[in-house]
Amino acid sequence: MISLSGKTVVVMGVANHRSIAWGIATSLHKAGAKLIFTYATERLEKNVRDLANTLGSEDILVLPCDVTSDEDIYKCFSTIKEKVGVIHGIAHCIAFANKEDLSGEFVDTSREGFLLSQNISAFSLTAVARAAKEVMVEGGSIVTLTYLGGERVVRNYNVMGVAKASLDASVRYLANDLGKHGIRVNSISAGPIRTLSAKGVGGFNSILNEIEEKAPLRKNVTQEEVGDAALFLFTDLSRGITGENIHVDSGYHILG
Ligand code: 0WD
Repeated sequence: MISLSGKTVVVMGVANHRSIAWGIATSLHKAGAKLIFTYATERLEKNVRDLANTLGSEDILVLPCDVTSDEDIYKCFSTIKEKVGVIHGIAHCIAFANKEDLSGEFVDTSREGFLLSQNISAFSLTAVARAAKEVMVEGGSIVTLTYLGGERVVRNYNVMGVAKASLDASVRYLANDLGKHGIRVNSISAGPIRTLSAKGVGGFNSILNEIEEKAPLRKNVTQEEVGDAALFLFTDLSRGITGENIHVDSGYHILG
């Protein structure tokens, strides 16, 4: 039986019940982990609090953390340190790009759109890891979510593909820096899942159809499947793994 009893994990990036972050939270909760949630804007606070309440534990911390703000990140992790003391994991499930940069040609990306997606979708992992390491004093695991569009060209993914490539490289550099503190850093490359963010990617339905037709497992993946792979990365079963990217995509990435 996989257990995370006695471990505390911060889940960042729940927007609603379809969020991959919520799939991860559900798997971690079933394994007995204590959870802390962060949300980006006040608009999402109620959603996240309502979802956290469905887990049936009374003392779940729900904190604001807009990752574009160093002050927010600092305040968030100071509050965690004060109220909880030690944490053992971070699930970083955060990305953003302007809708107009997720269709057409990558060559037309604006400087502003490029920097925005890099800031929220890639740099945020480093900013969060730096703050988190101060409270991960017993070691632990950081898991982020990436996509195949960072490894190869996926139509319309454009600026987000370049942000994911940057995120993927960040995973390797962070793994190298934080390993000496007993902190592992890995990513999961999820297959396409219908979420709020996915709606922004042009032609998303055709990507889902292609997976059903061609992926080795002939089906799309679910939040639960990604959640269970993340659970593995948060447990000691994965204690020898860092700087790695695990594809949870029905095997689609092996196709040429
Ligand atoms: O097909 C998919 N859905 C895939 C998603 C395939 C492979 C990877 N991913 C990745 C995404 O790129 C992202 O990194 O999974 C991660 C989670 O995305 P999701 O579950 O697909 O989407 P969603 O439920 O929309 O959650 C993303 C959240 C934001 O939601 P909204 O919808 O409000 O943009 O990222 C968070 C926010 O909660 N977020 C921020 N968090 C803190 N500060 C910020 C911010 N500035 N901006 C967005």
